[in-house]
Amino acid sequence: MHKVMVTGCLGQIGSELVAQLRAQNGVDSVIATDIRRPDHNETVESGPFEVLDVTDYDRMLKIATDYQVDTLIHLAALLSAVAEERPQFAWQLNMTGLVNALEVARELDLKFFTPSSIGAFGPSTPKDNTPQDTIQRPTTMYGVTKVSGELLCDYYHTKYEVDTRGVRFPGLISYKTLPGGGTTDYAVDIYYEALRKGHYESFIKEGTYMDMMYMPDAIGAIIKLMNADPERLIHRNAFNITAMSFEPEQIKAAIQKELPDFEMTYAVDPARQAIADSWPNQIDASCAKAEWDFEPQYDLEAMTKDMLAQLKTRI
Ligand code: VAH
Repeated sequence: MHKVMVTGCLGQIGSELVAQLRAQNGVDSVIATDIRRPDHNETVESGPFEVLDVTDYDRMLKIATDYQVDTLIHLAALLSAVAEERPQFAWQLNMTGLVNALEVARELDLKFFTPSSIGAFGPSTPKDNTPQDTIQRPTTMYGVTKVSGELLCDYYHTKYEVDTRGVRFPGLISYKTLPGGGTTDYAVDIYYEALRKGHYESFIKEGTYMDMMYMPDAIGAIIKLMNADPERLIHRNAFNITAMSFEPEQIKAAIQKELPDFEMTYAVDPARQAIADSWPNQIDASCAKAEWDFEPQYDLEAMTKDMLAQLKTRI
């Protein structure tokens, strides 16, 4: 990955991935793109940036050609909760954007990464220790686009030898850029509210386990997978990865170790609870560990300490 084009660079993953790649390989090694050019944004001002609507193939091809990139990391997509509110638009954006990105990668012989999600699983998937290869019948539009995306990325690898790689991300927790419209966002919001108000009202009910990961581990996983020896890869799209699985009472307890007066109540959102209920409790990441040495560094306690320390300097 010498010259990387990133779509959705202003999002929760994109903003941190661009920063990390620019720090590692130089600011001009990353062409950051997103649908709008915001005022006063570090990602936009720290290196090359282009406005790109990922449904515009010609524009995407021109940017990748003009900058002579060798890798395309496609992140632009709607997340689960927003996608369930606007399913037809979600299909159109997530799938048209992905097909365009894969076509650009095929046309220019680029290495390719796009994330899938634990949302690619559904109610009939084994919920505990969910295998790498198993039933995938998601009941959300987000999940339908993620399963379709996994199949499409494998197809482009098999049919056109495009070097496509992906991971099924768990819920991602970070302090630099807020997530937009996800089901696991409660596990981000809780840290902000704990510091601002000492109280959080959870929209996900007690006892709802979901896989989660701290953003530094997510960014490290993308870079590690993209640099992995292709000869070792048995799977490609997309690898189960996770760092922890917890339910709301457990993240509450972890926060209370740092902020003893923190309290949490519940106001369950039926729409996002239904999405969470359709997902696994905890997935098996053994293939990622075996094929490209995936190894997360943060557990719930370490993540909580760092999240609160970092947010204290921002709030
Ligand atoms: C979402 N944060 O909630 C995303 C992610 C596994 C969850 O895909 O939609």
